[in-house]
Amino acid sequence: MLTQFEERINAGEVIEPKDRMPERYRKQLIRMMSQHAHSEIVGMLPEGNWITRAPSLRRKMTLLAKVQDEAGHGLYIYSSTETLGVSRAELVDQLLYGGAKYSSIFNYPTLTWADMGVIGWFVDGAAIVNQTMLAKCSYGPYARAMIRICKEENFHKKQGYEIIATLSAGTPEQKAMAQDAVNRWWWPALMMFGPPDTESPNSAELMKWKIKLKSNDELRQRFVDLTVPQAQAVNLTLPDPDLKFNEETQHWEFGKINWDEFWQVIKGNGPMNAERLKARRDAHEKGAWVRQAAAEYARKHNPELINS
Ligand code: FAQ
Repeated sequence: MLTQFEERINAGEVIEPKDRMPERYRKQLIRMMSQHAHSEIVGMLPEGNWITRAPSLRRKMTLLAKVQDEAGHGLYIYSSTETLGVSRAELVDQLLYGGAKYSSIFNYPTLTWADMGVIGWFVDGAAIVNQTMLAKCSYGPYARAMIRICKEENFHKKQGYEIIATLSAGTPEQKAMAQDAVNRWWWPALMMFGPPDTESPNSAELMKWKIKLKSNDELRQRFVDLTVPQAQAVNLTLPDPDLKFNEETQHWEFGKINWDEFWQVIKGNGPMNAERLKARRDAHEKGAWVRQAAAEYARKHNPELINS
């Protein structure tokens, strides 16, 4: 027999923080939402690396604004996770010292300016495909955060694609730089959607509760279908000799993903895992005085806002 909670989920009702919910639902949301928030924060590092080296003032301003938006996304998602009874400090601690996961994609290095274009195009593009579905998920605070985030990610994707279109139409060296970035980021972008459905331990439960509305493989396929024509439009080649359009299914078929690489990266053995975590730990530790000063200021001027 269905529980009252399952009936609400099946009827498409939105669950709010003070509603009754099974402990597993709460735990799964904390796991997934906190990983997502961590990804937004760690995700600032690969692009932050290029702010001082952007090729013009316009590009610098846009990149700066984009990286700042990612910080905002992290904060919205940490705040929505806090509605489930866990504090942001605890979650940040899990990222910095507790081995919490964040997206595999941010463990690859950003070697050239073209990487800024490809990150906007592929990484924000993949995030939009994934998050447009999450914007309809059963947990209200997460779904609402996703609506705003997706709007901002659309700008990010456009700025990235415009960088790539410009480079691709530029000198032969610029075009080669764009192609090289596409070659390096394509497969890691496909891995962002998670393991194949047959090896995804969380999917069944998440789909039952309408946290996930589409599976990892369905979303990955949608991303490929959307991105192949975009690559063709800017005269770049996706690094997959097996890519071909299937007239019957109306989908682009693609080659085998290197899942060993994926599992290695999420276990902490990717090219940049150690450096990313060190950068976050250093920033957190060096920023301790700012948190302390802000807390002191608040204690003095807004004591009612301070719990302790
Ligand atoms: N990386 O059972 P499943 C962005 C883990 S935001 C690392 O399939 P699930 C914006 C998974 O956690 C990008 N770990 O898991 C931006 C699980 O481990 P656990 C982040 C991964 O939850 C742009 C295990 O593997 N977006 O890019 C990955 O059902 C530019 C088994 O996997 C989100 O987080 C991975 N790629 O599905 C920022 C969206 N895939 O916890 C800056 C929300 C899987 O059991 C610059 N999250 N794992 O130990 C989701 O949609 C889902 O959590 C999935 C994974 C689809 C990521």
